[in-house]
Amino acid sequence: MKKTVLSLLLIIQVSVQLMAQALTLWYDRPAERWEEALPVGNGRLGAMVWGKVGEELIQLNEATLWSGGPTSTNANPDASKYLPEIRKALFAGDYATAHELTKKMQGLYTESYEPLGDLLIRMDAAGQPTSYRRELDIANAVATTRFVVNGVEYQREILSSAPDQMIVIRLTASKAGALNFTVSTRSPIRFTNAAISPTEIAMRGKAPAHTDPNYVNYNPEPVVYDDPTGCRGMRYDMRVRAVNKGGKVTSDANGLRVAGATEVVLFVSAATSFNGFDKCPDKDGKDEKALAEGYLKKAVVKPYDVIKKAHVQDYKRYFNRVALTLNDNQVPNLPTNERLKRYTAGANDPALESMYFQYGRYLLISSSRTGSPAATLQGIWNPHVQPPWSSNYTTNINAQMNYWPAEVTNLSELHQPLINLIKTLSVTGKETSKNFYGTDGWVVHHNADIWGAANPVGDLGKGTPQWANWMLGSAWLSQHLYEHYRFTQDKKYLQTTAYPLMKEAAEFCLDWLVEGPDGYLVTAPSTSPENLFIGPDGKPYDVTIAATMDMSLIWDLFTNIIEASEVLGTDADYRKMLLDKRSKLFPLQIGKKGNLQEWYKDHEDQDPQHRHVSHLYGLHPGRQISPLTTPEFAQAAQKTLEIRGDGGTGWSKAWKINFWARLLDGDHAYKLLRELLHYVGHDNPEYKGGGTYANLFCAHPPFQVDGNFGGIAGMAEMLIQSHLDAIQLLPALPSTWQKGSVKGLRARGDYEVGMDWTGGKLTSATVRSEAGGECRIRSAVPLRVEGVQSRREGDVLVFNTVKGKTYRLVRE
Ligand code: FUC
Repeated sequence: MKKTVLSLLLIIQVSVQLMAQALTLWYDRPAERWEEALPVGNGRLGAMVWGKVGEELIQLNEATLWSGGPTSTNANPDASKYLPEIRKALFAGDYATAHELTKKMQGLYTESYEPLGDLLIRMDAAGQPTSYRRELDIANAVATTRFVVNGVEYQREILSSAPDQMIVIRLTASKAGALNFTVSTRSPIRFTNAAISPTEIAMRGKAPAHTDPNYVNYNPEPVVYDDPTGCRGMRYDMRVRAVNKGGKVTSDANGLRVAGATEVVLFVSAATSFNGFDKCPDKDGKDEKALAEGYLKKAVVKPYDVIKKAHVQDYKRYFNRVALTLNDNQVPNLPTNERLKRYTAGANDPALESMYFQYGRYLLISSSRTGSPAATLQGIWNPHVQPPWSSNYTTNINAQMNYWPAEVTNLSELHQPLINLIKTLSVTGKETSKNFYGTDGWVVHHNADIWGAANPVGDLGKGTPQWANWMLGSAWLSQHLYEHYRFTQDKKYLQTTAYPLMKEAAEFCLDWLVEGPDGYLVTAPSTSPENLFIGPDGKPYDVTIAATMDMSLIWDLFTNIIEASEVLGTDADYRKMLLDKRSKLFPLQIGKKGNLQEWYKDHEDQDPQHRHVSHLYGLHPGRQISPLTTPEFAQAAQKTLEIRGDGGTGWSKAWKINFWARLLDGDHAYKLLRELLHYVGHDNPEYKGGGTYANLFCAHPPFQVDGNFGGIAGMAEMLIQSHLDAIQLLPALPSTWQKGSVKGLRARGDYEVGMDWTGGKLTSATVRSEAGGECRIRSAVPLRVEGVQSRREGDVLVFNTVKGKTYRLVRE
């Protein structure tokens, strides 16, 4: 008896250890570059941990710390004047004039997401470290660095707690009194340091009043601090408090000094004066000092273990909802960077793939929490004053891609920050729409920021319409409003939030559409992000009419509103009108190469392998094209993908995983997943494409977090799809994932789904119905529901569900 209990305990211990290994990124040396450091975050406070020995570097971010102030929605009062002339030129096929005039409709660039600063811990311990290991445990959201110097083991644990709104670092030494170090802070934006008490220091400053995008190089002063308007430039306040066991802590303006301690906990608190998108961040800002101090006061009285326990509990509430095992999840005993390199060279490592999947979920939990801004192009992790593409929201793919995994990987609440950004944009975008085009409804162009910038960027004509003047952002963002409903079935949210916002996005589209030369409704001007076509004169052009993406976005928006109005039992006449307009939209075209046409006419592309594949929006993330409903267009979409090729930036490869999964080609999707996990690093300079850094951040390059999120959304699409009339189980399982199991994926209709498979075929599944109602399942192997009557409609298994009940599906 005793023996059985003991062996059971051993089994449990071993499997907990295996799980821990399966969900730990680890390295045998400190980071040498930012892309090797390990990220932690609580949605608001982010840190990149380098794990250095003598001088530890922890780079910090606070999610509301942006340059600038409330956005201008009327930077170009003349813009609408050009619209009739542009349309006239386009209808006459004069693309050159259309291009020049479209530039005249541009507004201002967005502001930038700014770094908070660095925390430096300089240890006195001299000598060569041994037994070095740094790791990020994504099952618990804790980063740890460990090493031995002169026989003393030093350990640093760092976490970013959402319940305590605090970054907490615990330093320990195995020998009493062996901790001797200083702590200092600095920032690449303006700062001053001060000692607040013998155990507390502060860093304070103000973000720039304006920061140019990193690709703008014509202003002598790209980062401006002085603010003549009195309404720009955000204040920030950061505190570091040390609580020590043993030894002594002192402070001065240079920082903290710890002498002879055995354990020290550093509490890092930060806040900004951001007070909403429409408030001057300085004069009408929040009291950032009181905020930072408030968080600190509440946290410092708690023992570290209490803070850690609350943090781990809070984190696991999200993280533990999904488990994924691919093949047998064997974890090689190698540092993560080595595994990635081996994988790049062709080795199989399904455990790396499943860890990558969970890492994407870790990143979303760490960068997108209720009450915080939406995850930017770099999530919340950015060290640059002029970050790549302003670390803002690029709304022609990147910002949306961040949120593709939110619903399906069971993190629905984390969609909220994007929905809040949409609410902001619906206000600023409505003014922008009126001011720039004289149209109703809300408009969003290619970029947005925390201030709700919605105008076409380009600095009044210095940008190019190829990207700056794309104006269908509100249609694309509206898809997220409706998808949140489709997954949650939250009718109250649909009625009070999603539906009104979607209708207002449609107001813009309805005003924007005009009758084109063929009698169809078209958009004009129109671009296809961010490609160029070859005009009849052999020259490349960007502005056309009715780019396929525009039409598919509007089709999607109208379709969603039509469906939502039925769900809500409202607006019958409005629905009829939308149905009529939808039927008049310029339809999808198949080009001479058998591809889905990108442009209004069957032009050649300037770059046939362009990273954007905008015209396949209807395949993914839309639902206009599918092998199951529109086989001819699906075939044309496949041709388009073949012509485009599998190359591209990180996010481009991530999108292609989703496309191939939607085409139900698991092996091709898998090929792209492997390419997305191609190692990118300083020791691999000959490789120039998209991929993955040593810390598993996605490399555009440079780092963009969108590829992480798009990549795992693609993996989910390989395992489950529910965008059409049924939940499709294992729709695009690659032949290499012969065996596996997943639990906790979510499907539209408010279902939670688990699956087991062997020999590349589903063996059983569970479906938990959260909302009740008719459940429809599509699967390659015939299934039946245990203990419940079901029927078949074609290839779909149909059965009724009761709210809150779990159903087991087995092979027939
Ligand atoms: C779009 C893309 C770029 C980059 C940027 C943030 O402009 O075309 O590749 O991802 O967004």
